[in-house]
Amino acid sequence: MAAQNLQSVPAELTPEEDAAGQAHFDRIIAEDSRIEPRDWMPAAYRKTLLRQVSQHAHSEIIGMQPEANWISRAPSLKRKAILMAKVQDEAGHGLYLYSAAETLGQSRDKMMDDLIAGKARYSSIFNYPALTWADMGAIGWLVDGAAICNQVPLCRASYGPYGRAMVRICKEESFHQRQGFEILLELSNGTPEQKQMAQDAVNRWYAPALMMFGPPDDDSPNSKQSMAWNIKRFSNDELRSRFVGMMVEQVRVLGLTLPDDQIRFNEDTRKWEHGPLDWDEFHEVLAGRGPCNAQRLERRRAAHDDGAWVREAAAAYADKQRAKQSAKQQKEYAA
Ligand code: BYC
Repeated sequence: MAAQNLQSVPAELTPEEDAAGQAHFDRIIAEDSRIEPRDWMPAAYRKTLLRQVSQHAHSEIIGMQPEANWISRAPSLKRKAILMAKVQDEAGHGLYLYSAAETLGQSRDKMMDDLIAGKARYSSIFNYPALTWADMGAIGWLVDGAAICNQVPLCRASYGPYGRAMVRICKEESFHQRQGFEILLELSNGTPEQKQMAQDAVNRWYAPALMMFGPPDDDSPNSKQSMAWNIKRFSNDELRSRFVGMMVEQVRVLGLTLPDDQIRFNEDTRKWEHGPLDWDEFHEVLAGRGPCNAQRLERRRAAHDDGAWVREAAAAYADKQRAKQSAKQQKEYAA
């Protein structure tokens, strides 16, 4: 399957063919239509998409860890089943996204090698620890909430396979956010200790969730071009501001508070504003020095090594099937 996807790697083209390809690409972008894997695309467009889509896939896969750690400690059978389903969904999201990235000409093995070698990025948020059961609520509500806010516009991304993968992912993320909200609501309406545990989790996850949207616009080298190519539809700060507005409403229903006394709606700009974020911390996390970076990568490497026999068995089975198929075809030709 990977080999089939890799057919989209461009062959050498003449300057005339390149010019025609560029004109076609420009028209598609101007019409706000879709680029598909076999269409001509500028090398920089391919590169930026491969960067974003592969980082997104890695985030889904690494993002399974903080919640997977809590499956066995979830407080009831029902909670275990819900959490397990959610973590499996994240694995599925990773797989759709690796498939979308493969259509840009990169093999899944290479992407995985880059991740476990520590060369590839994944979302900063997954380098924070999940300390209590309430963190499962805060991750669902804030982290999946931020993910939805960021990803709904990506359903209209100009690259077809990415946009289509996002449609399905967003549907599942909505369920994830609701289950997180519901965990927090139940804790908030529980004993004073449970309510405090919920508040503490919201306090710890709020700022890292806001940083998921990426650096401020004036420090975001990729945004302008990605928006011109209709990959990103809104800037990092625009989406962050929308997210704050959504959370302000929902936190009231939860009976909790956001740990930010500078949140306000600016009537002039018609945008939500929030207090300062610690961007030094963000850059430390991106540089691999967050609280859980080493642990997350170590776990991913171990899982990759433990899964080697599954990959070998799957490859051996595929080889056998191919051999069977070609023997059958030869028989048919001979007959
Ligand atoms: N973390 O120019 P910028 C989930 C990097 S998983 C780490 O603004 P761009 C879930 C950025 O890559 C959902 N790195 O970049 C799963 C760039 O570095 P490089 C994850 C970050 O791409 C399990 C540099 O900073 N969502 O929902 O225009 C359980 C400059 O940034 C981050 C996605 O992946 C960050 N937070 O915009 C629960 C969404 N932010 O590559 C939940 C898809 C920035 O130049 N991605 N960087 O070395 C995007 O929408 C965009 O890539 C971003 C960044 C908004 C994240």
